[in-house]
Amino acid sequence: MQQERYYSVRMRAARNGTYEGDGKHISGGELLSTYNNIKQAVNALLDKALTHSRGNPDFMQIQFEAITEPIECIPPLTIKTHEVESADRGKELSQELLAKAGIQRKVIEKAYRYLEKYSNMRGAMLVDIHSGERVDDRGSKGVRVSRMDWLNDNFEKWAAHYGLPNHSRMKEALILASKVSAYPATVAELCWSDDPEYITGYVASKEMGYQRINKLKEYGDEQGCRIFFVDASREWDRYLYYLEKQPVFIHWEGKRDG
Ligand code: PML
Ligand code: MG
Ligand code: MG
Ligand code: MG
Repeated sequence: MQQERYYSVRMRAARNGTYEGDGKHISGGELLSTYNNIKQAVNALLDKALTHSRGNPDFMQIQFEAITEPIECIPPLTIKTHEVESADRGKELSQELLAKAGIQRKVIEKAYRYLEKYSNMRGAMLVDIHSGERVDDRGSKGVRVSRMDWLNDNFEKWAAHYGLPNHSRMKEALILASKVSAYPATVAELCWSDDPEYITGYVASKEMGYQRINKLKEYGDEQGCRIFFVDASREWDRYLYYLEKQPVFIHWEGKRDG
């Protein structure tokens, strides 16, 4: 797979948006594509943004660029789904899982409070596991994890093996979570969608895997969340380079226990 040249294809769409990146965030997307598939990739991203339940965008940017660095291949996280009866219970469970991943309670609570302060995030907030402070300086832009994908054939084999639906939203989230958690500075991730019609989210870490929670907010709620709990002080630049620039393919080897 690495012999072929790949292109990173990215989309971002907003309402009342501009090139500077203001306005209401509607949708973003990341793909890796061969040259022959670029038209299909652009169309997939266009469709994603034009039909989003956060509203119709009036600004959209789709760009592609050739990848010159070698593409790293990493396995998908293991996956488990928890069914809870309410969003409140879902939030409690997310905090229990974060604590299990080694995050102190006071840091978790502090991170949850940032969600009120930054309600229109496009990317992720990075929170230091020692101080609980937000440590990226990107404001509502956040850190956008980019240059990653999972070839469909391999994803479909994986999904069929685990009896999971061929679900593009879960696929995209699992690609991101698998890439992010593979870097040792990431201790854990907490995420749920800003899509008012989608209430499933997850807590992820390398050891715990991708722990889906079927209710993390109420229907109609447009407040999303993507927080990386990090221990990155000594290698900040390398870590940001990895998240934003390192090209990664998720690849499942088909192991019985993986
Ligand atoms: C998003 O859509 O922005 C995040 C979705 C997270 C949960 C995906 C899933 O596992 O169903
Ligand atoms: Mg969106
Ligand atoms: Mg989204
Ligand atoms: Mg990409």
